[in-house]
Amino acid sequence: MSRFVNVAAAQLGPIARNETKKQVVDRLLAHLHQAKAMGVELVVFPELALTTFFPRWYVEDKAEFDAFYEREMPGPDTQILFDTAAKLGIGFYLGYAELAMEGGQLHRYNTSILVERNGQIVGKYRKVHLPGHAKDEPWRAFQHLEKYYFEPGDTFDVWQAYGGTIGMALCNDRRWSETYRIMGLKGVEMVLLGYNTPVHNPPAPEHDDLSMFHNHLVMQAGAYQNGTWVVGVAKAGNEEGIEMIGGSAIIAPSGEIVAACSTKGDELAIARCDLDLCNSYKTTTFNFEVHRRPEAYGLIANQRGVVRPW
Ligand code: ING
Repeated sequence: MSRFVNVAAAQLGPIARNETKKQVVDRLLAHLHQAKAMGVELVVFPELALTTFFPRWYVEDKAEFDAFYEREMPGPDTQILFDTAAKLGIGFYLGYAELAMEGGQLHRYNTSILVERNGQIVGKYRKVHLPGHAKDEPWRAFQHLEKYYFEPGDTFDVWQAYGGTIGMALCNDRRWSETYRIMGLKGVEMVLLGYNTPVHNPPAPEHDDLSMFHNHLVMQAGAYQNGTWVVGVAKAGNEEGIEMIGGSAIIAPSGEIVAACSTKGDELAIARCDLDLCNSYKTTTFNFEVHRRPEAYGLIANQRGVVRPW
């Protein structure tokens, strides 16, 4: 038997610094309506989908950038997304900057939520792998200050939704095999992740021409090695002068790209995803219980960097 989920990768083109959240939410609503008209049940938006990618700039006082964060979810700017989703019977994954009061302290996270077709939040994830750097580095053509503007999360989780086991990740997480494997060990059948990926990586310009290859390589590998669908969705195009990759894609457990965006603007790529295709890999080549050897894997969980054995 097959458990189908009709999924849309809802790519966004650039979001200008002075674009209001209402203007952005209108773009997200347009995606929801178009996706619904095409039979979609789950819409996947990018990372930080409500604002421009503000970690590209340094400000001395982070409070200056508080307007880029959400204190509530849903909040005044986003409630209409949830109401529309419930009315249309369509759900979504949304990446956003979270400002959370915890124990009387203010915390900042790079966050995503999973919302079911009834408009209810079923899961929340806080980005574990924060790339870039924590201090202003003027030598760079542009900053990548995620380690300055966000605190890391520490958990990869999965949730029962859309008739299957759904996991979430964000951007740089997709480059780390541990991301998929932890969720794979929890039985994930579809990993949703948004990304904001500049073409140019100042510390390694020699990688720039490979940015799209690396983007798909890591998601296709993660899908195949864990017998899971992967949906990766870009905020793309020239955003405040910085060129960001597109390449949003829906990837089957085989590792094959079954749908992809071809522009760098607001675009839907849609696929009818059979969650039961995961079983062909989870019960054979990647039957973890039969084949994995955790006795040999200790370093992966217990050591951060390289230690040469001699
Ligand atoms: N962006 C980038 C990403 O991991 C990056 C950062 C770019 C890392 C290029 C390495 C190379 O796709 C975010 N937001 O994580």
